[in-house]
Amino acid sequence: MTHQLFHSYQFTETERQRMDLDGHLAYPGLLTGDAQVRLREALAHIHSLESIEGYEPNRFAAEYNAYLEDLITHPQMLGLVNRVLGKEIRYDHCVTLNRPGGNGGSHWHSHGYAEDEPHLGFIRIFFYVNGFEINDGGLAVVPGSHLFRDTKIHAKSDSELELGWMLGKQHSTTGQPLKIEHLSVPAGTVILMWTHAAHGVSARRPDSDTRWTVVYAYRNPGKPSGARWISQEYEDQRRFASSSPLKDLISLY
Ligand SMILES: O=C(O)CCC(=O)C(=O)O
Ligand SMILES: [Fe+2]
Repeated sequence: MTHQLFHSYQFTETERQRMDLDGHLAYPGLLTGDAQVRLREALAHIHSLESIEGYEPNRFAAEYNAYLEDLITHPQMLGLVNRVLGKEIRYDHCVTLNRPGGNGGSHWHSHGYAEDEPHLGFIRIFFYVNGFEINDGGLAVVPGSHLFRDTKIHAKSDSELELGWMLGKQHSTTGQPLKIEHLSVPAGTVILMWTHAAHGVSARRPDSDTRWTVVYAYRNPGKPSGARWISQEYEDQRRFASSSPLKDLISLY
C-alpha cells in the first residue's frame, strides 16, 4: 500500500481564491511524519551526489532517487495537482533545494510559462521538510505579483525590488500597493505557488543546519516550457514503458 503523503487538507473555492489572489498558498505541517522521514533521506541522498563532476542530480532529482520519482505520481500528489490545475496536466520538473548553513539564498525572481495564455497554469509545489524562519533560508513573496505574468522579475534585495519592479504597482484585484511578505513555516509545510509569482530566499545562517527542500512543478500542456528538467533518455524510457505511471504525464504536450 502506498504511504500517506499528506495529512487531510482542503482545496475548496476559498483556498482557490486565496491562491489566485496571493499567488501562493501555504499548508503548514501538511506532510506526514512518515513522508518527512523518507523525504529527508531522499534529499540527503541527492545532496551526497552533488559533489560528482559533470552531473546535476539536484535538477533531475527524480531520475536519481526512486522515492522522489514515486512521489510524482503519488495519488495524493496527483489529487492536489488535479484540484489546482484540472485534469489535463504534465509533470515539468523535480528539483532539490537543499540549503546548508551559510547558503546564500536566492535573489528575487519569477519564472515563465504561457504568458499570453493565462488559462494555462503552471504550479510549483514546495516541500519544506524541516520548515524555515525569516532570515534563515526563508521564502519571501509579493502577493499579487503573479497576476502580471512577468517572467523577468529580478532584484538583488528587497529595496531594489521595492524601488524597481514594484514601484507604483498595485494588486490588480484589490487595488492595494504591492507588498513584500517574509514567510516562516514549520516542518512539513507544503507551499503551492503560481510560477509567475515574484519570490526570493534569504541566506541560511552559517550556524544553521541544512534546510531540506524539494520542488515539484506541474503545468497544463500547450506551450514550450523553459525549466523542464527532464533528460531525453528518461523521458523516452518512461514514455514508452507501458507500465510506467508517468507515461501520460511526461511529454511536453
Ligand atoms: O529555495 C527555495 O525556497 C525556492 C527556490 C526557487 O526559487 C524555486 O525553486 O523556484
Ligand atoms: Fe524560483
